[in-house]
Amino acid sequence: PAVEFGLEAPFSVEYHDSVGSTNDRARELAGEGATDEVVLADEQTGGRGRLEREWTAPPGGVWLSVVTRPDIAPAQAPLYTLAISVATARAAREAGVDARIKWPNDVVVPVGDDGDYRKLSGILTEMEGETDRVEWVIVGPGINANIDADTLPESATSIREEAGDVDRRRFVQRLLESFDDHRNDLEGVVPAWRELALTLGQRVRVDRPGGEIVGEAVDVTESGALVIETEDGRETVSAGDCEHLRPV
Ligand code: BT5
Repeated sequence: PAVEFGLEAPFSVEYHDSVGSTNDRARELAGEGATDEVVLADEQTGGRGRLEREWTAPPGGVWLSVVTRPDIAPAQAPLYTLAISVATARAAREAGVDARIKWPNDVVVPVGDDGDYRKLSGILTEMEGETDRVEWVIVGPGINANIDADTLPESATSIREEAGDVDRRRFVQRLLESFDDHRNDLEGVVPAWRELALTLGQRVRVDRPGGEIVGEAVDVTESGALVIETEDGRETVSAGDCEHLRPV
């Protein structure tokens, strides 16, 4: 059973104590024509990552999905992923966490100086539409908020672990306000993203269907693809093609 969350944000929020996946519920709402609606849950029993991977989502987290119907081409949808990752990282930083962004879709906390990190948040973006215009875009960030890190996968961390528990209502409000600002200023998203990026300047290995690429991550394009300087010149990888990225 869903209840209104009663948040003063530019979105209406449907709250669930427990749900399969907030992205799945958001897809139902999108199919019914919803826009600017958020599905938020304390716990997910069937949380989804990218590429059919599982997402662990015990009680105490911030698991949410935002349904939007923007006037953009599908090629611009990755900017929505960058926008929600900037909003997530900013909200986490306000909660006292040293949050940075790992391309394409993770908010992480650096460990040491050699590029190592723990994952605080992942984002699942889904969309539907024609070649020239999207019908809807759903951005679904999952944030390990008030959760003991030892109940999470080994490489994960939580806000509780890094900085102590956060007021989740306030956190969600800040996150959604910040996302709203960025989606209304898509040209400003990449510059804001660069400031928080952990990946830029790193030597990385990207696994993708066409084979791996190794080199220095030097920039993101205006549509959010990663530019890598390899021994044979520059290569560009889109988020959709990235199976794994790791510092090497
Ligand atoms: C992601 O996938 O990072 C996207 C995760 C999106 C989750 C949110 S929660 C709200 C919304 N509703 C959903 O059903 N999903 C979204 P990917 O890049 O494929 O990373 C998945 C990998 O992260 C897994 O294979 C694990 O290794 C690891 N992982 C799983 N749960 C985690 C957690 N809670 N914290 C950190 N890492 C986790």
